[in-house]
Amino acid sequence: MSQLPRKTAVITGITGQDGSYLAELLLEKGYEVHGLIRRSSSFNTERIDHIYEDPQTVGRRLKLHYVDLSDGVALVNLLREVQPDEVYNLAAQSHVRVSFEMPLYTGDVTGLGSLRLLEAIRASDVRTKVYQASSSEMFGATPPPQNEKTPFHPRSPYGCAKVFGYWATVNYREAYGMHAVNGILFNHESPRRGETFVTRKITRAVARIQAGLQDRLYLGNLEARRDWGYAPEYVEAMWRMLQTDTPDDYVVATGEAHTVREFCEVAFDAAGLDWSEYVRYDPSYDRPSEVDALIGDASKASEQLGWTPQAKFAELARIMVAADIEQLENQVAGVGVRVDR
Ligand code: NAP
Ligand code: G4F
Repeated sequence: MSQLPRKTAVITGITGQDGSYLAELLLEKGYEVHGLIRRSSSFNTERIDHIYEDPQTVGRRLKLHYVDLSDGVALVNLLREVQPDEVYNLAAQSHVRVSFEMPLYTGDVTGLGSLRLLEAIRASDVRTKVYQASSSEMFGATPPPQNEKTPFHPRSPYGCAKVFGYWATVNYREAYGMHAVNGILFNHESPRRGETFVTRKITRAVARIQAGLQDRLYLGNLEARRDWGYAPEYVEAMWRMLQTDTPDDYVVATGEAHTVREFCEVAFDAAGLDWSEYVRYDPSYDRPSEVDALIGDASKASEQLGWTPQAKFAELARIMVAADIEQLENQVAGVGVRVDR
């Protein structure tokens, strides 16, 4: 029986939450995976340490390259060398609050970075499919439910940058016939979520409060509503988007929204704690302009990609609390961090 040739994928942002889950998924599917990492003075590969292979490993299928999204020439050189079948653009300055403090940097990396990558694909003359990590933040002030036809009204420099990346992707599809797709993903979380996003900030605090290491949790707007899903399921949707014959854009969401306050209730309750005894308001976490409510309608992804969410709100919060409690116990015991984080 003849074997299909091995597929090759490039992932920008492989060290992030989604990049690490996507790398696992593609390796499981037999891909050769090239991850782009940026230079840091300290280790920034914790989320992929468990799948890392030394350069000396015979037949290794995960290869890392130093390429920053601000460096268009490095992108061209990398694409020429690797000749990927699929490119997943997940790299970004992805924190909305931070984007108000670093608007130009966010515009450069999160917005222009997407265009740099698309142009690098064109300049290197590589025939590849490309996935752009678009965001529900693009809908911003437009009331829910939001789907692929909902107008954008971004409320942050991050949202504006993502709108630029979205339209650059559509434009390269229309202008050059590139197989370029936008995944418009609503918030998705996991034990690997960055520690300064609200869900992880809460679940880490729950673990520390339960262990007697912290006595207060300071948060901003508790009334914001988000459609929170489980990240490992969302990277499956990204992959499915690149397996279609015709490029298109898809919303990925659970269709269910809850407030930050509700997340606090469920997360503290999972550890037998009453959230109202510990959570306090700090206005410094408020944003100059807020996105009040995001609720996605993912029926197109369900009908055309066969993708449906499984883990919902309460289960997600419990998964994250359990993982943070386990991680803290391991740290206290000197065992170190779980390898599958
Ligand atoms: P994340 O955990 O913040 O990961 C971002 C990744 O981008 C990290 O690997 C980071 O590297 C890398 N990066 C940042 N600046 C870079 C630069 N200048 N050059 C190269 N790499 C750079 O984000 P995520 O949650 O996995 O999200 C993945 C993508 O989906 C992002 O584009 C995000 O904006 C978008 N998105 C996320 C969600 C969500 O709810 N998670 C929803 C919609 C869209 P370091 O590890 O070195 O920092
Ligand atoms: O967890 P967040 O910081 O996520 P946000 O702003 O919704 O953005 C995330 O999801 C987007 C998809 O919609 C992604 F594109 C983006 O990259 C990122 O992954 O904040 C969620 C809500 C906000 O309304 C915020 O005001 O929680 C509120 N919040 C209240 N207190 C807080 C805090 N957010 C953070 N980060 N920290 C707080 O102390």
